[in-house]
Amino acid sequence: MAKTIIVSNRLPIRIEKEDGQKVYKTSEGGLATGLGSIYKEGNNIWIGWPGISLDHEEEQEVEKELIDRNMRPVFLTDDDVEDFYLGFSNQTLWPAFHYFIHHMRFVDEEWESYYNANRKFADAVSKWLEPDDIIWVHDYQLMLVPEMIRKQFPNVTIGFFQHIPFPSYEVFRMIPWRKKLLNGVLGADYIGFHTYDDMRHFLSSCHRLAGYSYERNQILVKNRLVEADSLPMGIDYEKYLQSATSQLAKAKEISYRDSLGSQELILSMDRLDYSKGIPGRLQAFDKFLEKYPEYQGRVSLFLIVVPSRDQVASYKALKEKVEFLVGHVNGKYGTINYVPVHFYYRSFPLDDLSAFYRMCKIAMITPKRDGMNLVCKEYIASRENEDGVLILSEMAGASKELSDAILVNPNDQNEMVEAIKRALEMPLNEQKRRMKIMQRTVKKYTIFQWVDLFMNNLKDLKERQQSMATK
Ligand code: GDG
Repeated sequence: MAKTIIVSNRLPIRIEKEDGQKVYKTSEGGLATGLGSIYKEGNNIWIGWPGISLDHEEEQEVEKELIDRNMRPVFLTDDDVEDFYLGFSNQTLWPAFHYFIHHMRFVDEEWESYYNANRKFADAVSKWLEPDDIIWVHDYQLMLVPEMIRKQFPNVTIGFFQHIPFPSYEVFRMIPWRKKLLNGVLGADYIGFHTYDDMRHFLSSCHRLAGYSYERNQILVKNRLVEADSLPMGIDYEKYLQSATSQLAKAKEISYRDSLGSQELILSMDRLDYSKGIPGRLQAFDKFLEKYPEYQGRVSLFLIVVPSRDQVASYKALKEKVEFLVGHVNGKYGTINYVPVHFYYRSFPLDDLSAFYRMCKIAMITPKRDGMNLVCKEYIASRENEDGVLILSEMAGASKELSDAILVNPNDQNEMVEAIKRALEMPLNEQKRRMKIMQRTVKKYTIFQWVDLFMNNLKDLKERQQSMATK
């Protein structure tokens, strides 16, 4: 029976070593949840890196163990991790695609490593591929994989989804290997982005840099019809609602509230990443307390930063900058019984996140650039009483769906200051009116719908390709 093969840089589990023993940890990420319904079914599989480098014997053991869980590992060496993952993926593509051009670097060895690592993933697909299988490749780390597979299997069905933004042609064209990257992705039949703008930027680059002409969202690649589309990703709404209404989350909220007192809380939660706009948010909060001193002692920023990529120099520098700003704001406005910024540099279990989503009247999600941003959708799903205010950056893909948030330009400090004031003073009936509309949207377009839609569109396109070929 034909199967679906999911391919992503990371598997939905990661292996860690505790006291020399291998331990399997499950990922609770949105993608793992959404695709769980696919890869765990029948003979479907998920191919990816288990997050650790192992010796040959251990690799064989892991491969056997993962087969029982419908997964197939791709093993990366320490050099691959350094050059392919931390290097080209995260220091060339990530900054370019998020418009941080001053963080971009172009290193030939890292490009070669990216190519070779993509080859490892493509080879793993070839190893397990059977006729009529459907392949779904995920994200910017694997842009060359679709073409690599296509060259070997010209008729196979391949989908590709890009989870981060696709930049304007003017930025994308700065990358020396731009044409190879585009042709890599164009090996897929159906190519998804979170927003219409990302899709449009991609098509424009295909035209201007690789010479393809397109009509609406369709491109002919060597007579093969390829379609790009915008398909915003959702969340498992019920999971977040249930968790936020659980006894455990409620009990945690009560106990945290006991210690915190009655001040209003503004939630800020992201991975440590310069694209997330964390320093700008802290600076806006600082300015807010300065401009509206009556709020000193009455409102605190609840700042959660989840460690990420901290071996990369720009991330280390960002961590120091955040720590400096937290210290600055707390030193400036703090009193014996008032902490302006509660700062946590770690990750938390879902029960805690749910308690935070419950107890913060405002969520301030102001990335400089974000493909989608799922945290804001989780916050919305968790607001059982339909109150609360979302301050959301225009530069997050989610802003296209959530126009009832207070939308801000994250580079406009004055606008962010006023947005905080407006959120704190928003009447309850207006909060509820806006929140209800946003809840309706987030509840309707869940991660499960997203997966179904992607798979159906991919299959539908394949059928159209086949009927074109027989005409
Ligand atoms: C990329 C794109 C796009 C965070 N802290 C904890 C925790 N989280 C969970 C959140 C959320 C996820 O991590 C973060 O997702 P985001 O979408 O906000 O951001 P990225 O990691 O940058 O993801 C992004 C996404 O891909 C999907 O396409 O939306 O634009 O950059 O689910 O809840 N989870 C737990 N503890 C934490 O401390 N359990």
